Amino acid sequence: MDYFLGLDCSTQGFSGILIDFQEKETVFSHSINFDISLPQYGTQHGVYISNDGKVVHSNPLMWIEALELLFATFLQEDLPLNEIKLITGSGQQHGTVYLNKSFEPTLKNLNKEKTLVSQIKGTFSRETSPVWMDSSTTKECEEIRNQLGGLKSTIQITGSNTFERFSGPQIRKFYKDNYDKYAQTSIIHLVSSFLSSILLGKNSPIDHADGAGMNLMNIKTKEWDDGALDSIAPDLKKKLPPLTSPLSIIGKIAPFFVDRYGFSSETLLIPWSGDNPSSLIGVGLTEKGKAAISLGTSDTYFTYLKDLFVDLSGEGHVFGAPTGDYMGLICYKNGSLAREQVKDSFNLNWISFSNILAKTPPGNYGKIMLPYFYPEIVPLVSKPKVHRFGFDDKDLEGNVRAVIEAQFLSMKIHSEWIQEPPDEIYATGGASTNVEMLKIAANIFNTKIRKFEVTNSAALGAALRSAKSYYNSRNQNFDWTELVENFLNIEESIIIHPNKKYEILYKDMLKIYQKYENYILRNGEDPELSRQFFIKKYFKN
Ligand code: XUL
Repeated sequence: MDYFLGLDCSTQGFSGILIDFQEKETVFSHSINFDISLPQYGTQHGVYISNDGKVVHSNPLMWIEALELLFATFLQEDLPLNEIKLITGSGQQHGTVYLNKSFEPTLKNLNKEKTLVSQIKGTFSRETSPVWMDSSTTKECEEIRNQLGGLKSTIQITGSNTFERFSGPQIRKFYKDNYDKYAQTSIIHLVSSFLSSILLGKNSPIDHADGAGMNLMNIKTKEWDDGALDSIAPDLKKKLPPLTSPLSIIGKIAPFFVDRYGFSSETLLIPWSGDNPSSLIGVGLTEKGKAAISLGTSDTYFTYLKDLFVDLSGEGHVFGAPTGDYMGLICYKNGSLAREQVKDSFNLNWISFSNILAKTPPGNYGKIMLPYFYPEIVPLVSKPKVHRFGFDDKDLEGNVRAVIEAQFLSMKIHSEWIQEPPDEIYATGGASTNVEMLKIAANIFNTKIRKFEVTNSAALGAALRSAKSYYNSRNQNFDWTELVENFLNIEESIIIHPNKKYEILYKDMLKIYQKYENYILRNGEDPELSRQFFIKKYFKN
């Protein structure tokens, strides 16, 4: 039997999916929620947020303890761990972990009688890790961008503009603010390569897919870019692991896991990747013409790109894809936490929230929200503030519909650089189970949306990447599409079609929404008259 394990360390939890390749089925799937299962770390939604909302960190020890909890569950369930051929995982992107010189020796000498947490505890040169929600490096972004020759050149070199959450600006801030600790740092890992190192029992490389989210990798050559490294901090190259291609086998699982949990000592490993690149595989985006929306703590919109092609406007990113090609992506911070704020402020549950979406009309009587509950990435908003036009924060139905319409209107507007409009969009992530939300997305994008049974596409993607690499190494080359389709249960997926009746309404609303962004963020003209015209056209007959 060939089993493959896919893990995922996301913002709010840690998951694992075990697949049986011959039977083409998921044998076991389990998630651990950080706040609930590991309350001793005191996180909220998996993170620590500063009062001004800008500094957002998490705790790398908590991630390791979650891994131990997950493996303990595997033991309780009596899973065939010794038959797993290859393991990999994915992590929330961009987050950095700072380790001192005792990290690798500790990993090489792990004692099976002790927990991982107790042994790894003393190996950090920075106790907490800045994660993708952090937006405290505005100054560093500017410094790096200038050093790299401005916006266009930064994008052409690294695949993205400098972004506050990206690893490069974060490392620069650490170097500037905590020089001594920077000097004590022997290696800086991404969330992905940190956890990959734990399983490997020594420092793991970073894969090209996740490496692209650092502003440090040359997006064309897929090597560390010397100019970019110099713009961050001295001696940085010595503190980074090497880069490698996503499916390359990096070694076998460390003896600790063989002795403590019963994995086979022959279990192979490939580097962990970012959650979005892994989801690209988990939803089956291995060909052109389709896109995916992932509705989780972050909302992302992404597509597979056969060829490198960047967004010179600076809002989007190009990352590597596990296939060895590229992916285009935009990311929102106001994803599930913004939806939750609206839900909680009216004491709703998700069912009552959906019922309101079902009974309120497309266009929301012209009530428009710019939903910056948190600082936003796209468009760039540093100070959180929710703007409402035509209603206030007491209007229950108005707020519920407005936040969802705003999220998809913004996504439609800001994803247009990526490619021709897709002919189908795949939905994944926790909130993709909400059909009423997906109906709104289908109408705004004017595109059918396919919803799969599996919502944790990052973990599934990791299991599928494992299988692909394993069979490649044995010269059994499965086609990506064939491999993925076996596990996605396409026949059981649900398709949500756009209602053509609302095509023009949402085209009009998109223009007005764009004007509001312009009005609030770039001192553009007040679009109130257009909004009134919209209300008259659609709601006053
Ligand atoms: C993508 C991004 C987020 C994180 C969260 O660029 O920042 O989607 O990967 O999981």
